[in-house]
Amino acid sequence: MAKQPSRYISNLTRDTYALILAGGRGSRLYELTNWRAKPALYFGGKFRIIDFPLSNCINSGIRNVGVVTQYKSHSLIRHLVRGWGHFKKELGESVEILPASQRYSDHWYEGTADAVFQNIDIIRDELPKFVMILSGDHIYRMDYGNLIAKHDESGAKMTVCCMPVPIEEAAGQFGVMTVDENYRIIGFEEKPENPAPLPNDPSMCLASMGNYVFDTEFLFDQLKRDAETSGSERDFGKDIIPSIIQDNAVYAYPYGSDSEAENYWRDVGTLDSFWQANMELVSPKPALNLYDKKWPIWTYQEQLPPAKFVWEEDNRRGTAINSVVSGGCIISGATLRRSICFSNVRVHSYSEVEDTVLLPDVVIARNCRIRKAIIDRGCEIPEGTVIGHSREEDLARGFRVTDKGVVLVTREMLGLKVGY
Ligand code: ADQ
Ligand code: ADP
Repeated sequence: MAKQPSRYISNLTRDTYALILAGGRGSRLYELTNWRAKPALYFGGKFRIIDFPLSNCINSGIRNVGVVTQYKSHSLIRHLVRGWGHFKKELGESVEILPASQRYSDHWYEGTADAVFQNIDIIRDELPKFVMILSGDHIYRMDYGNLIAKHDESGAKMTVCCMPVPIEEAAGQFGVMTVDENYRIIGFEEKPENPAPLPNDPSMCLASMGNYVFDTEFLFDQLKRDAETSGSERDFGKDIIPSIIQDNAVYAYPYGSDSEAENYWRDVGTLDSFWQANMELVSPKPALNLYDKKWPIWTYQEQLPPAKFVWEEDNRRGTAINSVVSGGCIISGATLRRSICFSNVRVHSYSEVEDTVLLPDVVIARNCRIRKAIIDRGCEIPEGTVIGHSREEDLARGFRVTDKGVVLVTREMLGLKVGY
């Protein structure tokens, strides 16, 4: 039977511990994740991916957060310490880093469920009524308060965030569920080749976003049971969800059902989707509003001078049109169109940059022509370089070019020292 709605959502968010899973390998981003975990990847001119779920937590009133790290975690941990280390436990708030440290067993985190299992005692210390488990891999805005209120009202033991996705996009990529008329989950398959279609639209299916809310004790019981189940891969999607839906109230929560502002969710797990999601931000009216003062995205930022555009006396105009330019950049006598400059970028005279993402500290020397590229942090592009105009030439120089023609350039590919 449905419970009475809680009077204040803040009672629920205050009683929730959020755990952000930030430890997976992001293999389809190739060299962009050679040195950094996917959640540490830059996004949108001044942020990193992890800033989005963390900001969603803070903006939703969830003030106790653990970030589970594992692979290539150095730049992620550095960012968390610098940008998110100022929370004060004595004021009831904390952002804690939970690296794999073999406290419960003699192995690192196996699947996602094991990453939570190995932190049970840390979560228990916080005495939360609910545990929210979030993927650290996605760009989106979401008020988790509505989700937790629905979880509480429905009497669910677990609630899974979901959204409709075209069948061909979901096949092999997402967990896919079927639900009854009350959104109770009655079937769940992890990354099926043939996803079950929605009853009212056979071209779509209901995909899991990898975000879950659990009643705390129920979660702990399931994690312990799973840890003793031989053959389990210790994964929420593969093992936990399919094994509990029959005998327990597990509900789906459709993303965006309580707020029109929740209309944007992107998986930036490939070079093409990373480039595309950044390019959406330079369009005149992007779906993701980074300028909403009521839903700020927090991050670590250096103290930097303002961006500068220099129009040289001999009519070399430093201009940027439909572009996003961060602090510390100087665009002198060069033209930028539909591009993103992260902090401290320099673009020198006579260069033309189009449809390109320039990560921090990039230097583009004079007379370069660059289009449809992602230039990794600290790359120095020599004078006269042409990128994105000939696939053969880009490949011959050791750059990576995707099927859709996005060119990735890293310091290693330019023969510069790595570990910038
Ligand atoms: P995937 O994203 O493919 O599917 P996974 O690779 O397990 O699942 O990653 C989930 C999250 O956990 C990511 O943020 C990742 O960084 C992190 N992670 C993975 N292994 C980890 C480990 N050992 N330690 C710490 N963190 C780890 C999941 C669900 C699907 C759902 C999609 C939505 O399993 O059902 O559809 O998310 O993207
Ligand atoms: P280019 O020759 O490619 O145009 P420069 O390195 O000569 O590039 O810089 C061009 C202009 O950028 C300078 O004339 C100056 O106006 C501005 N600039 C460069 N560095 C600085 C700086 N540290 N502070 C302020 N402005 C700068």
